[in-house]
Amino acid sequence: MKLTGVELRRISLPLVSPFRTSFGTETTRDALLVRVVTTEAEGWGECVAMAGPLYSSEYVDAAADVLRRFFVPTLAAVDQLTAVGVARALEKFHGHRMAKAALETAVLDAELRAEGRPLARELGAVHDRVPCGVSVGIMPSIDELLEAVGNYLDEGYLRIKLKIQPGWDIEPVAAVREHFGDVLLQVDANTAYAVSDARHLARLDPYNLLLIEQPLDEEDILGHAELARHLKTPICLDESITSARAAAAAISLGACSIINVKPGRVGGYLESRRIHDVCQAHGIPVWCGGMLETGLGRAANIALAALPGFTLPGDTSASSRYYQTDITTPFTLEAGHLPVPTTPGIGVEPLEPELAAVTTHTEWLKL
Ligand code: OSB
Ligand code: MG
Repeated sequence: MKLTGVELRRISLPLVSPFRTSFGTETTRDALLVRVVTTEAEGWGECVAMAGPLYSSEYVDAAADVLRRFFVPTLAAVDQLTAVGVARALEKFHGHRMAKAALETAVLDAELRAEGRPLARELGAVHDRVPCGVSVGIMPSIDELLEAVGNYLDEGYLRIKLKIQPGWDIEPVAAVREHFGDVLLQVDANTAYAVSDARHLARLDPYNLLLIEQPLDEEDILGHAELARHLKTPICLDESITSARAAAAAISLGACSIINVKPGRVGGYLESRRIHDVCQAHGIPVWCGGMLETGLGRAANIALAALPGFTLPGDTSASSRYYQTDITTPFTLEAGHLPVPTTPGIGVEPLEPELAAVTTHTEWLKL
């Protein structure tokens, strides 16, 4: 397989409701799609970098730039291109994992389409549907939070994740527990706390949370290990886990007992599978995170979430939780689950009119 063309496409989709976290409020999803054309087939990848460097150091304009200047020209020079070869070819470039992931996913999609193989089978999926949770942003009031959570539970979501930050933590958790009983509940701090908040965070212990996600800075592995000694709530890492090696180190140091796997954050689906394997070997449960993906990224995430070590419901919500109109056939919840795509590659393609309607810029890269 050889790369013959690459399209970078910028899209802008309004979110059905603002999504507020400790690092900011999103009202639209400005994303980058990568389409590769090869001698064998075409493939798509969605870059999960956000508009600003607030979740991590990556942001969407930087992803487009590094793809255009460095990654695509390097891959264009590879004669026998395979998905496995993408990470090897790009290894010399530091960081920019979300950009690498998008390109590797597009090549993987093309390769699997050419061979007629679905991504889920390729990765080692063992389920044909996956249980879904929903990530609920910080709300203006407890009443609005309870209404939102109630609606999601009515829709069938099997697990609720509340975004927290100092000043919005114990009270929303207590209110959701009181109103909705023993629903599966967890929280995500997106690095908003310090180790010195240990006694405060221990006040979450009585609420039987599944986990607390990324309470401390992404680089503070030892801080998480220290915090874990003060909390009954299991610590799950998101931002800190950038590779299988980082996962192995965090587990060995006692920094987490659960891991959120996001393919974009770790450089792609192949590295995600390695993290899954490391975690399985250590008895560490994993679940599939999300980055407000369109149906393109969602399809691939659902394939990953069907691996045997993904034993907790993911942030793999239905299309309608994010978008009025998705760019693929929408994923709809059935009894709290989403179906694992079964057709070759990532198993979905953008719908032409829907894609055109949200496209803000298209760029063909000269190879
Ligand atoms: O930390 O998991 C996170 C969204 C954007 C950036 C970071 C995170 C999130 C979410 C939403 O929690 C997950 C989703 O529903 O896609
Ligand atoms: Mg998170």
